[in-house]
This record gives sequence, C-alpha cells and structure tokens, in this order.
Amino acid sequence: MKPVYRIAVLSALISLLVACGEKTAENKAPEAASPTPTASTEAKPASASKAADGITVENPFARAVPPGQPNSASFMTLVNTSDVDHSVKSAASPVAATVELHTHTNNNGVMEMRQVEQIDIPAKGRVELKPGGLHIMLIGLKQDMKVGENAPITLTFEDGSTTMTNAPIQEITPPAH
Ligand SMILES: [Cu+2]
Repeated sequence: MKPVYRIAVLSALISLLVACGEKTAENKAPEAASPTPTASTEAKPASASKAADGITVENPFARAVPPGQPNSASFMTLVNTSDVDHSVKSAASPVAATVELHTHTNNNGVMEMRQVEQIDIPAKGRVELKPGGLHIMLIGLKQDMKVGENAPITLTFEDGSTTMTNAPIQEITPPAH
C-alpha cells in the first residue's frame, strides 16, 4: 500500500513541479511537513555553489629564502564575496614536503608560531595572511625559493573545493617587533 502511495505522490509532485512549484509543499505535507516551503528551494543554490567560487585570492606572495633553508611561508588576502561563511581547511604546494596553516601569537613579548585547524573567512569578509600573522607554512622545501619565481599554492576549503594561486617569491624583511 505504501509504495503505491509514494509513487502516486511522486508523480503528483513531478507534475505539480512543472505546473506550479508552490503546490508541492501541500502534497508533501502528509509525509514530511515543511513549515517554510521556500526554504528548501532557496537552500539548494547556496549549498550547490562551491566555496572556491565565493573566495577570491588577492596579492599572493611567498618569502624568498637563501638556498639550504628548510622552510618558507606564503601570504595572501582571502576575500569572501559570498553570503556564506567559508574556511580554508588545508593548503598544498609542490615546493614543500609539508604545508600547514599557521598563525603567530605574542606570548609575553615572544612571537610564537603555531598551527591552526582552519582559517575562517566570514561572509562578505576578508582575511589577510601576512608576515607576523596568519600564514601558509612551507615546510621541507624541495626547491630554492628565488625572487622572480612563483610558488604554486592550492587551498582546500571546507566543502573540498580548491583554488590554486601562483605566489610570486619576494624578499620579505622580518616584521618589526
Ligand atoms: Cu609558520
């Protein structure tokens, strides 16, 4: 009995969807009450759009280091043009064996670096990764970080979508303290 009922409802839904989207909510009511019929239809485009599509990378750069140095870092400004909060969950680069998301904290006047789980970029907001603050740590360099070359950086967001950016390698003086 129930399968037949479901099929009947389904076909009714399909025909109503084509004819008039609003009436589907009434038909659905016996099975799953939906208090706000428009909510489900509006939620779809938001969840369907990828985080990477809402994030723009501005002014990427990476720190040049003398040959033999094991580590470097990359910086950039992340701009969230979407209406949804997003976050960077991880980063990767062919120039380093390990890439981590880091921040600096001032611990009684001593700047300490530590790994963070993610970098949040609020809806319509922007986050600046910069020397002395948030950065993408390049650990175990596989190549020299020479001025004039680029370090490709791939960011992975909370939904698994990715953005690749080429960070020009620049001479960066340590931040004043
Ligand atoms: Cu670091």
